[in-house]
Amino acid sequence: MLSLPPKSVTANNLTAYSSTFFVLTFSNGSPGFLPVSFATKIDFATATSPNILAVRDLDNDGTPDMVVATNYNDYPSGNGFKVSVFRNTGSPGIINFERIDLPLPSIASFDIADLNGDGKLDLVAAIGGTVYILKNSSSGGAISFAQNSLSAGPDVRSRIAISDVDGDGKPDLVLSGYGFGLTEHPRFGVLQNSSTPQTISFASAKLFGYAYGFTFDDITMADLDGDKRPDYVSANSASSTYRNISVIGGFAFQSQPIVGGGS
Ligand SMILES: [Ca+2]
Ligand SMILES: [Ca+2]
Ligand SMILES: [Ca+2]
Repeated sequence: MLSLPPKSVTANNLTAYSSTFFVLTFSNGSPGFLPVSFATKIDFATATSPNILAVRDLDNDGTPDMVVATNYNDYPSGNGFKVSVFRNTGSPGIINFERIDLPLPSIASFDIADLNGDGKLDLVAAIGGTVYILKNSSSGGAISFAQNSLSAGPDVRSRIAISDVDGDGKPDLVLSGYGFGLTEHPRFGVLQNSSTPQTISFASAKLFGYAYGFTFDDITMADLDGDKRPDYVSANSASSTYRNISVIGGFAFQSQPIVGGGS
């Protein structure tokens, strides 16, 4: 069984997401996957110690591309701290990719979504207090991005998730933090998408949550209670899940987490 991200539909520069995941079931009968179900593995060179991966169709040619990031400092080779796009150049029966390194520094996290509703998937990367916005400008089989950045707070050791938190059709940025300032408790921030089809932009972060002295580690947004609003889910050693009670144009989360964390 393969689970893919929620399906989305974009029209008039607005995007709607399914509230459940798209699931493929292996249909080759019993007994399912066996070693002979796969051909010999094929390796593609990345920067040293890749640790973040996403697979999406970035150039809209119908075949999935890969984004691979490493935040490993491979000193002195200089082969660490890279974010690379692997453009799918395969054909039926042949798997192949062309690697393109993006001009980004070390990042903590990235996510992919169509932020301005132009039908092209954009990329957002984050580290520290900086969020890098990469607007997809690909055309004609070449993958390219126009890059800018925004400050999301003084101390955002960021995990990032893109999700339409308020249901207005524009996917918003959700960032985890380890305190949005020296006197703040660890929180997560939600940045309202104010993009136009031409320009990607976000309002400043609105802060929620409280991690009881622990950082929020990896995060995701998923509609856990079936009310069509994606809820905030994180893994850490204290508290982890906050129920989304937003309305269009107004972000809100229940003040108490609904799932306790580990220890
Ligand atoms: Ca776009
Ligand atoms: Ca939104
Ligand atoms: Ca929900």
